[in-house]
Amino acid sequence: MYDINALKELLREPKEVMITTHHKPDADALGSSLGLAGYLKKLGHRVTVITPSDYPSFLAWMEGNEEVLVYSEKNDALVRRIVGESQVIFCLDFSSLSRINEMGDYIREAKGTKVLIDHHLQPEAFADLNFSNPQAAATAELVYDIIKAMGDGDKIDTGIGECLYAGIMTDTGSFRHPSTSKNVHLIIADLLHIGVNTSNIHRLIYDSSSELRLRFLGFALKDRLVVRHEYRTAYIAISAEDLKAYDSKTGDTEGLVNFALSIEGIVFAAVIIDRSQAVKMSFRSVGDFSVNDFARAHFNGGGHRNAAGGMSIDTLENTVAKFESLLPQYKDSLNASIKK
Ligand SMILES: [Mn+2]
Repeated sequence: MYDINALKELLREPKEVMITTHHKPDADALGSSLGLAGYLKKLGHRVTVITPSDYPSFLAWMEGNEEVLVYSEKNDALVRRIVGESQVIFCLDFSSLSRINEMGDYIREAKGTKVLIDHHLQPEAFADLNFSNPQAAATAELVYDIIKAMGDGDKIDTGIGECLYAGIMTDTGSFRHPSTSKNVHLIIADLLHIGVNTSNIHRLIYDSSSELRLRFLGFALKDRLVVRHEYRTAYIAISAEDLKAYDSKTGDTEGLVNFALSIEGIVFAAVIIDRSQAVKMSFRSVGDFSVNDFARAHFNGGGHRNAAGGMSIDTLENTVAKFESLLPQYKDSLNASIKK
């Protein structure tokens, strides 16, 4: 399945390595990147982790966080230079270079060997070495499996293990989603064995809301939730003014879509947010209804069958109207999609 020998060969001598991940990194994006970085440093490589944007402060506890370079217009020249000089470029937890903004073009043109490690559907063919597996629950699961396959399981210490645990825990919805395989549980058993404090990581990520964030959640559920039972669909549309009124920070809207999906009988949920430059959308489903197909067909996005993202450059009102207008044509498949 994977060409692990080619990766071994590539990493035989210490090299200049960079790791990047998707825009607005979540726990899997950052955790898999920092977990891999910790491992590669142990092999003697010089590693730089660059994120295309900032990420939530509830991820800042991860080992190696202080060395992450966050791309901005101000450090554009520096990032360009690092991309250009890197001998190996790891791309983690995204399947298309369009997900990493300006950096996508720099990487496309870069001469370093590109390695993709990802679990999204339909990966773009830009990498020299491809470790793409849509069956995997998380990119962090793939990183763990790759380190093991390299024969280096003993190099996974608690610092690396905590990063990987965070990615797997969040991408499986705390081990609820159907992607939570036997392999996932075996990995977690091993991480517990080496001393990863799993309940502490859960607390750091999920029990770190500001008071305002919780009040924003209450507002969104009370005043912005729309339920269309005939289409087994629920969505929440948030305006730029709403975000401002609650001083919303990066990561504050994460998980909102799951509340919409938790309503009995609902199989399709969306959160639609006016982020000023664009309207960003987050889709979730249960059962066979593919939000990957839906997002690709209508909202310039994609992802997984049951979790995907999308965007629109139209206004929030028009985007919501378009979303609503699409539902009738999916009525049959939505009603056939079973909560497994
Ligand atoms: Mn992921």
